[in-house]
Amino acid sequence: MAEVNYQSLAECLHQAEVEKREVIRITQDHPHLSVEDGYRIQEELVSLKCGLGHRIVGPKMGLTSQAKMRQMNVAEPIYGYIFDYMQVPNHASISMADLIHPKAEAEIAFVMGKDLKGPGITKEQVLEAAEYVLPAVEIIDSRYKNFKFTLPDVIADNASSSRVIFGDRLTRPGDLELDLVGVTLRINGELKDQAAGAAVLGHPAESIAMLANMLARKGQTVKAGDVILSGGVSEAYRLAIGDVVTAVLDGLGTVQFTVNE
Ligand code: 0L1
Ligand code: MG
Repeated sequence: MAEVNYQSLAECLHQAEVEKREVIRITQDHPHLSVEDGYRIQEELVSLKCGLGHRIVGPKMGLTSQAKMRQMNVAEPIYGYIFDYMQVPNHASISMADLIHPKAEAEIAFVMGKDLKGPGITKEQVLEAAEYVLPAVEIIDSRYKNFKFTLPDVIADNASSSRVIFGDRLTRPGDLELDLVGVTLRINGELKDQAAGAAVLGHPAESIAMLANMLARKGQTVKAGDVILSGGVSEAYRLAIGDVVTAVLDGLGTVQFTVNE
C-alpha cells in the first residue's frame, strides 16, 4: 500500500480546486486513512494556501446536522477553513466555470469579539464572546468525483469549502434566540427548504463551542476577529447556471446571489 504523503495529497487537492476538476477520493488508494490523517492533510492544505498569500477568514463547522452525521456515521462534526478568496459579495454572482459541482446551504455566522480557548467551552461562553451574528450561504464544492467521500477524505478536502456569501447586517447575539431563527432557502423562487437554527446541534452556539473544544485538542483557539460558519441550517442544494438563490433568516437578514456561466 502506498505511503501517505500528507503534503503531496494536499497539493493534489489544491490543484483540483484551482483547475476545477474532480479527483478520485484519497481512501481509494489509502483505505486505512484515519480522521487524524485527514486533519494532517488539511493542515498541509491550509498552510499551502496561506503560503500563496490567501488569508483565513475563520474556521467553519461541517456535518452539524443529525441527518449528515447519520449519513456519514459519525458522532462529531468536522471543521475546515474559509479563506478570503472564497468570499462573494451579497447580491453578486458566482461563476459556474470557477467551480466543479457546487451546492448551497444557509448558515448562521459568528463574528468573535474574544478568544475562546477550550476544552470545556460552553454555548453560554460562546454567546458572551461573540460580538455579532449574521446570515450566510455557504457553497460547498467537494473536489471528489460525484461528491462521494469518506470522513477522512472530506476532512482532508477542507470540509468541501468553496465560497461564502455573507449578509449585510450584523446583529448582537443576545438580541434574538438563535435556535428559534426561522430559515427559508429558495432557488428561483421555489421553496427548497425551511428550518430553524436549532437544526445546528440544537443551537448554533453549541457548534462554535464544539469547534473551540475540537481545536483545543491541537492546542489551537478560536480567535477574536474570526468569522465562523456554524453549519448548515438547511440541507445543501445543487446549483445550476441561471439559478437565483435566496436565503431569508428571520431577524438576521437576507442573502442572495445568482449563478452565472
Ligand atoms: O459545510 C458542510 O457541512 C460540508 C461538510 C462536508 C460534507 C459535504 O461536503 O457535504
Ligand atoms: Mg457548511
